[in-house]
Amino acid sequence: MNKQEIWMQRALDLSLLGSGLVAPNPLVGCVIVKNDQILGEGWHQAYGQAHAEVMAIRSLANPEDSIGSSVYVSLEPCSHTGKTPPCADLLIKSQVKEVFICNLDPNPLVAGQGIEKLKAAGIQVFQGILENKGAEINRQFFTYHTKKRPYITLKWAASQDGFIAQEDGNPVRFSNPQSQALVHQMRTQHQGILVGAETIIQDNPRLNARLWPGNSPIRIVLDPHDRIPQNSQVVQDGQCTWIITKNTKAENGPCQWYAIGENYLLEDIIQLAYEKGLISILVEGGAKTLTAFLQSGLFDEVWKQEKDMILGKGIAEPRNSINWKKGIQIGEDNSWYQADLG
Ligand code: AOF
Ligand code: ZN
Repeated sequence: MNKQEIWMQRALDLSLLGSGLVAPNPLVGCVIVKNDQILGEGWHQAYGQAHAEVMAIRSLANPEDSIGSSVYVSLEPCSHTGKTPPCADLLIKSQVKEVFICNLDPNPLVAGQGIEKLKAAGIQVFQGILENKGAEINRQFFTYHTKKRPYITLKWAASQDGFIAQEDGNPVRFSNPQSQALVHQMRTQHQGILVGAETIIQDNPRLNARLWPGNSPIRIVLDPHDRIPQNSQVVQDGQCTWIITKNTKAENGPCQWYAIGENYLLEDIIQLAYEKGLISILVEGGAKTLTAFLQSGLFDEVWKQEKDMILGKGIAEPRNSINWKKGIQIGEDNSWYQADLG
């Protein structure tokens, strides 16, 4: 790595500290360097709060340290007034000498205008440092803005012989404490969590993030035939749930029933989530829902948690010609596999 890459790597590492806390905003980190020394650093810590550049400038021991400095920021500084004022203006006011940027901001409110502002003020701007790493870190944010849909992760748990539940649909405990924590971490890293009605009926899950610090996702339940019981935890626990039906429109506290019509398509559900501003959705089951996503091609990442056990019979996992990458051992009896999507 050259020096620019080392400072940018630091900005990317800092950005990850906002994981599970900033969506629908991107993960952003910022480092202020002078004479080959880091004088300030910061990251976007929570949705609605100060941006990375503001945190970095605030962290300087002496505010004048910004004058003539080199700023490394993992996303193009914003040029708009959103929940916070434009970062490009702050960098100009702080009289920085040059700004190194990892990725452009695809948000139409920014999209190149941050860079233009900096250049117009005589600041040198360099873009594309560790671009691929940044694109990976903010894959959800970039997918949302470029593909105009949420980023979709599919995840299921199965026995070694490929069953995800007992024959009668009753759940099987596949997780161990470590893999459960990992599931909850994944939940904090998605803005929505989606399941079919059958999962609610059989498991009555809470689908929140209890075992990892971070935001819980909005529960999205596909319930075209209005089958989920009113006393389900996702309806009763006071947290936000969207129930997607054909014809029922209703509201009960943080629970919202959406009617998408007789012609009930996954694409319409995804469009609704896009319009509501969700940048990512974790699809956690069951077999029918996961199969529908796999068949529609609507997914970006696929994970399987496999427990060292043979069930012999049960409800089969989604059958698709998936090429799994080598599994990672999680705890005593779980292996996690990610699909190789090329
Ligand atoms: C930056 N630095 O740390 C972040 C940026 O509503 P706001 O004011 O928080 O603005 C959110 C938008 O700002 C977000 O969609 C993205 O375009 C940009 N995020 N920009 O300069 C940051 N988080
Ligand atoms: Zn900003």
